[in-house]
Amino acid sequence: MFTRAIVRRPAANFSEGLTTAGLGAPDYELALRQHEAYCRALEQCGLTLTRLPADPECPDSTFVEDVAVLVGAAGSPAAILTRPGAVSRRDEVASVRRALEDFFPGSDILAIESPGTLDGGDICEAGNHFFIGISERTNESGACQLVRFLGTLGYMASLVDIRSNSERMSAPGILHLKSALAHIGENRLAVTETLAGRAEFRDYELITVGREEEYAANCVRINDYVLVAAGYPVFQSRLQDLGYQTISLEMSEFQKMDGGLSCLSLRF
Ligand code: CIR
Repeated sequence: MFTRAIVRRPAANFSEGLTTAGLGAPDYELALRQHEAYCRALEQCGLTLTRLPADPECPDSTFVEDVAVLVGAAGSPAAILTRPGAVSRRDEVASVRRALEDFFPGSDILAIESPGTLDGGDICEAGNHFFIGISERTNESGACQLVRFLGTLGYMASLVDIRSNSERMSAPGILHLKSALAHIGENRLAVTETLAGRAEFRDYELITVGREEEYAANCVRINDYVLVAAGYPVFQSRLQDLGYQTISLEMSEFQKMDGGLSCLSLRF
């Protein structure tokens, strides 16, 4: 059960963040409206929000998920600050640390250290197990540090190599593991066709997201709801057929900056 989330308003220079999407520049006013709708959806799921102010020094800072990994929504909570793989995102960590200190005692805040790099978007919690993507942003050192932290907290973890030069990738690369994977509870994973064959996921029921709807795989289960990106009707119907209550959200302006639903909040 989640009770809280941290979000950050997009800055006016949000369009200066990193992107490979090739979908054009985002419309700032529309991004603000989409962000507000996202915040209202989190509240509908029962979460109390900490809203951080926009930070124009860090144009990607609305994607708060990447700078911390929060564990233990069910008990003994801990926060692990990341060391983002993109150097331009490293300054995002300090202010998120300050926000987390209101909720996590200092001793429960750990940190990934050099030479490790790790983005929260590569970390998928699936019950008592964590999948950790090895990507262009998360390296082995960062992943191994996280595995050690999670081990001391009583969690298991496994690594999933999603680098585009990995011999196991059969399709163009994705930015983060959670661009293609989400745990939606009930031992189920929403997963793109590209990743669906991976042995790492064999103990889960897989809800495969078709090639035309791949962006929809980045959905977020929060308490009684699943947040889904608008515009992916096949996947949304599948979730509803399985009995999930869905909340559909327009994400076009964040998609232009390589962002998805999960990366806009830290939930705990
Ligand atoms: C970046 O490239 O770092 C940002 N423009 C997008 C980060 C999206 N984060 C995520 O999917 N977890």
